[in-house]
Formats: sequence, C-alpha cells, structure tokens
Amino acid sequence: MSHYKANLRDIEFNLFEVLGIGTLLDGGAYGDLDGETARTMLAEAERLAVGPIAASFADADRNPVEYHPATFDITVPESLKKTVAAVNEAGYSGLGMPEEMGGVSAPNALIWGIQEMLVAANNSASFFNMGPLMHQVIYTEGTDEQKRWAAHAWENRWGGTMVLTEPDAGSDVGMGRTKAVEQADGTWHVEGVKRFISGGDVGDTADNIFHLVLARPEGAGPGTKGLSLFIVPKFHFDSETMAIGDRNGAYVTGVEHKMGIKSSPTCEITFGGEKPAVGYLVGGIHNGIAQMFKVIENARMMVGTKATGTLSTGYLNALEYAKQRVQGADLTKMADKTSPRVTITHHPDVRRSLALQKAYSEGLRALYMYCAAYQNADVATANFGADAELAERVNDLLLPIVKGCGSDRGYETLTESLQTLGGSGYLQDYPIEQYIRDSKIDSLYEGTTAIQAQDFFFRKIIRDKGVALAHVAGLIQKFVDEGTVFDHERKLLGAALTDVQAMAAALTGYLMAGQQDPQELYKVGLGSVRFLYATGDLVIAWRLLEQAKIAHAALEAGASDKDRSFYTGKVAVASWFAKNKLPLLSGVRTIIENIDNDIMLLDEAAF
Ligand code: ST9
Ligand code: FAD
Repeated sequence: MSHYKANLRDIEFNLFEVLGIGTLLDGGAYGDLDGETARTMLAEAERLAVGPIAASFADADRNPVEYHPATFDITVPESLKKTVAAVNEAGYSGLGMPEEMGGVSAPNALIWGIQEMLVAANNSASFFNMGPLMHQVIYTEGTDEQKRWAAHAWENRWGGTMVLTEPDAGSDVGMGRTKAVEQADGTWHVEGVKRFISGGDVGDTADNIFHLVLARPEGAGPGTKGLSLFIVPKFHFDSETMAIGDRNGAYVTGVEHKMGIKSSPTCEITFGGEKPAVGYLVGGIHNGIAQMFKVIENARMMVGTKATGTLSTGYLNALEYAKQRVQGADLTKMADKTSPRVTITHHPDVRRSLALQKAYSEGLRALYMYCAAYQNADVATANFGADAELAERVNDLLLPIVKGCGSDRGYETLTESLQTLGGSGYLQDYPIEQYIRDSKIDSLYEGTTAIQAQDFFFRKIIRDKGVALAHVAGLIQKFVDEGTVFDHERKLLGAALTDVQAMAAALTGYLMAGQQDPQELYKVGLGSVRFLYATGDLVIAWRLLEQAKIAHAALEAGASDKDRSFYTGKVAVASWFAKNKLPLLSGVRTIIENIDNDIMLLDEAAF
C-alpha cells in the first residue's frame, strides 16, 4: 500500500472554490485548458504520486545512490529509475514552460497544486527532475543559440543543476571563489570546487546535464554582483546538431551522506583541473546573481510547497492510525477501571494535536496557493484586485513566508504526526520517521530561515516601502470589518493584525535607530525570525477563515452528504487556529517591542 496520501479534495477546494480557477479557465484565459481538463490533470497527478512516484520512497532511502570515485559518477537504485521514468513519461514538466519552447500555459496555482503531490510523494525523486527549471531559465535569459540548446535539453530530458555553494560560501554566496577565465573563442574556463550540488550527477537517467554555475570572471568585483552565470555541460555537445561528445572538465568528486533525502545525489563538483571545464556565459551578459535568482525564486516556492505536502501526508497517516488505535478510557470515565477502551481520537490531547496538524497542513496549503495567485496577474486581479505590478510585489513578499514558515512549521508539526503513533511512529514500519528526516533539509537549503526572515524584512518590506504588506493588511482588515459570521474569530484576527503591525513598527524603529547607533540593528536580527513566523500565522489564520466562510456558505446552501464533513472540518479548523494560535502573537509582540542587546553583548565564553 502506498505511504503517500494526497489531499486532492483540499487542493481542488483551493483552486476551484477559493480562487475561482475553473471560471478563469472556462472563460478561455489559458487557451484550450478548461476546468474539466485541469481536474483530469489533478486526478492523474494524484494517481502518479500515490503509485509510481511513491513506490520507490522507502527502497531508495534504504538503498540510496552510490558514488563511484573511479568514474566520478553515481548509480541510481533500480526502483528510483522506474519512478523517474514514470515522471518523465507523464510530461508534467511542460506545464508553465514558455509556449515557444513547447510548453503549456497554465495558472501557477494549478501547477503548484500538481507539484505538491508529485514532490511530496517522494522528495528524493524530484532531484532527478531539476532539468526543466534550469532549461526554462536558460531559455528566458539566454542568447538565441542558448535558447535552442535549452529547448533541446528540455525535449530530451537532460538534467540541470543550480551551482552556488562553496565550502566558504553558503548563505554568503558573494564569498564564492570559483573563477571564470575568458577564452579566445568566447567560451570560458570555470575553475573551482562547489559543494552540496543537488542532482550533480543523475547516473544514466539523463544523457547530459546543464550545470548553471555562478563564478567570478577574472578582474570582476567582490560580492554577489561580481558573479556571472555560466552553462557548464557535463558532456560537450555540437551546437548545431546537439550530438553529445566527450566529457567536459566538471567532475563529481564526492557525494554527501545525509540525514534524509538519501537518494538525492548531493555532490561536490570540481570544475577544471586536468581538463578545462568549458562554460558559456548566460545571455552573453554579466548579470549572474539576478539571473540565478530566477531559479532561486522558483526553488524557494517549490520547497515551501513540498514541505506543505509532506506535512499533509504525515497528518493523514497519523489520522488514519488514530482512528484505529484503541488505548485507554475516555477522560470522563477515567476513574472507572472497567469502562470501555476507546480509540485515541477520543483523548483531548490527541484532538489538540490532530487539530494542529490539520490546521498547518491546510493552512500552509492555503498560504502557498494565495502566493501562487499573485504569480498570474489575471488571477491576482480577479481575486484580490491587484494589478500586474502590485501582484509581482505581493508574490515577492509572500515567498519568504511560504519558504520559511512552510519548512519550519511543516517540520515541527510532523513531530506531532509521529507522536500520534506513539512508539510505532518511531519505527520504519510507518513513513513518518522518514518524512521527518527528509524534511529537515527544507529549512536549510535555498536560504536558511534566518536568511528568509532578513529577505522578508529588509528587501520585501523596507525596500518595498511597505506597499505589498499594506495590500495584504488591507485585505485582512476588510475581512475583519465586513464579516457577518465568525464574530469571535474576526475579533481575534483583528487583534493579531494589530500585533503584527506593531511588530513591523518596532523593527522599523530599531532600523532607524541604527543610523545613530549601529548596534540597534542587532535588534532587527534578534526579532526577524519571530516576525516572519508571526506574519505567517496571521496570513494562515486569515486564509483559513476565508475558506471557512466559503465552507459555511456551502453548508448553509445544503452541501451534499459527501461534502458535509469536509466543509464542517474547514469551519472547525479555522476557528481552532484563530482561538489557539492568534492570541499567542500578543506575546511575540511584547518580546519584539522589548528586545535588548544583552545576548549580543554576552562574552562567547559564557555560552
Ligand atoms: C540550493 C538548492 O540550496 C537546493 C535544492 C532545491 C530544490 C529545488 C527543486 C527545484 C526543481 C524540482 C523540480 C521537481 C519537479 C517535480 C518532480 C516530481 C518527482 N529575490 O541583498 P543583496 C539578488 S541552491 C530576487 O545585496 P548579498 C538581486 O539581484 C543554494 N533577487 O545580497 C540583488 O541585487 P539588487 C541556495 C534577489 O548580500 C542581488 O541578489 N542558496 C533576492 O549580495 C544582491 O542582493 C541561497 O539561497 C530576492 N529575494 O547576498 C543563498 N535577494 O539588490 C541564501 C537578492 O540590485 N543566501 N537578490 O536587486 C541569500 O539569499 C543571501 O541573502 C544573499 C546575500 C546571497 C542574496
Ligand atoms: P551557513 O551559511 O554557514 O549557515 C550556518 C548557520 O548560520 C545557519 O543557521 C544560518 O542561518 C546562520 N547564518 C549564516 N549567515 C547568517 C546571517 N547573515 N544572519 C543570520 N544567520 C546566519 N547549494 C547549491 O548551490 N546548489 C544545490 O543544489 C544545493 N543543494 C543542497 C542540498 C543539500 C542536501 C544541502 C544540505 C545543501 C544544499 N545546498 C545547495 C547548499 C545550501 O543552499 C546551503 O547549505 C545553505 O545555503 C546554507 O549554507 P551553509 O550550509 O554554508 O550554512
């Protein structure tokens, strides 16, 4: 039986009942893609995820990829190869790719809903499918010749990697020392060692790989702005015929042994040495960090979406177990030792835990769907009245929340899923221990949570002059002011909005004070992750309540028996989250408003 449990009903609810994607599609906004076809695609994605993708989840964890130092490459477990082949055959990578490249235009919310299932069913397997993202960016950023290469690479399922990190350049990408030396024929020789490169080799699952490498041209300035982006192929190829030739001088010189995602090949790659690593400057211009951020933005969204999907399947596994496991008596009958034993769903603390798991599973999904809505101007305008320019800013604002809160809330709440199974949760008989091992990485790569929090405050709020934040706050305030149902919850939401706005004001105050006393800036760093989480909880609460409003209306209108429990659950979980999470934000506000620098002044020896 498959370990993976998709929540297709909730994905469809977000798309069709909350964001009205079906109406847009049926109106012809995306060519031939109508609502019915979208539903078929979602159902097919679920089948693929639960079946061939999930099939290699445990086997590829217990028998992971193997590195061969003599040939500088890896072999992929047979079970995983079958998954990769099934994903390739299904052809979902064309969704959202430029039409001139052969792709199919679709609203991003639909694409991320599909991706949630494909990636969460087997995270390791997704690293064998990084090619399309890199090819798309080469296509949009590249020269005409490079566009042709990208289209060929995508059609022929070549691999792709994003190559930033070095031993001394992790969060601080600008410290990268890998250099690029221009050749007389216009190509470049890339020299250096890169670390932690996902999909650095994919064995025989792809004929070639395009590594997208950040390197510093000789003589270029320091920091990220001095980096340029190069396509460095694993094998040379003929630019006209695309026939594959000899190995290029980019060799995998090690593979990491990790806590989780064990079959994702995380590689050290050495560029240059005995043989030059020939690279091609992307677009023929030196604009590397901005070009690479086209990849990074997509990957950050992917990580948040995946983290949500993993929590969701963790919760659904825990729920199934809890409904069957009989243990103990009902709390009201605990004194009577002969009272009947009950399933653990009868215990208040298990209910609390299941409510938390359901709230973050569905709340984080509502959050990434909300963000995705701003990735298409028509969806953003129809739903939230944002024009194309504002939509882009709001998407930028929400991305660090999707990535930072998605990964941390996902991981910490998965420990609740495991706890629901008691000691059995600790066993490999159930998938949750692997979900936890596989998920820890989500808050580390693609920028740690601390980096997301700084991006959120400095770039997405201060540099944006609060425009996007004001838009989101305005929508929340409108919900608070205009509702006719959920009075208590709306009051809680209003108070939480005030708390978050006060946090933003306090952090801005520290930033301003930093102009007189630079140490005041430490206070922003001390409060920024808490602020990110607090804003995340606020937006999640709001989106859950918006969903509850829709569910409430459906119940009032006489929902079918099939839908009644779903809508009732929507109302209940939104109310639970508002009552159990939002009041905590006033404590966070107090902490942020009263931050001092004592901990920064503490001698390291005292730690
Ligand atoms: C990594 C990969 O970790 C992990 C794997 C991910 C897996 C993804 C999977 C994807 C595909 C899978 C497909 C599956 C399909 C389905 C399969 C089914 C089975 N937004 O602030 P400044 C730019 S990779 C946009 O001064 P510093 C901007 O150009 C490693 N742009 O930064 C800016 O210039 P300007 C990831 C941004 O102080 C310039 O940078 N590593 C943004 O120089 C300079 O900005 C990291 O993420 C932004 N938010 O450098 C590094 N921010 O200002 C984390 C910056 O003029 N570190 N730019 O516009 C950071 O992000 C740092 O903050 C830093 C700081 C490096 C940016
Ligand atoms: P460091 O940057 O050393 O951070 C250590 C700690 O210090 C963290 O807690 C961090 O939050 C904190 N910290 C650092 N700087 C600051 C700061 N300025 N303010 C506050 N806190 C800070 N990289 C690629 O280029 N391509 C890939 O495909 C790729 N895949 C990966 C796959 C895996 C499995 C792993 C483990 C890593 C991968 N990475 C990849 C690298 C990943 O992006 C980095 O590990 C990540 O950016 C963090 O860098 P670091 O490990 O050097 O940690």
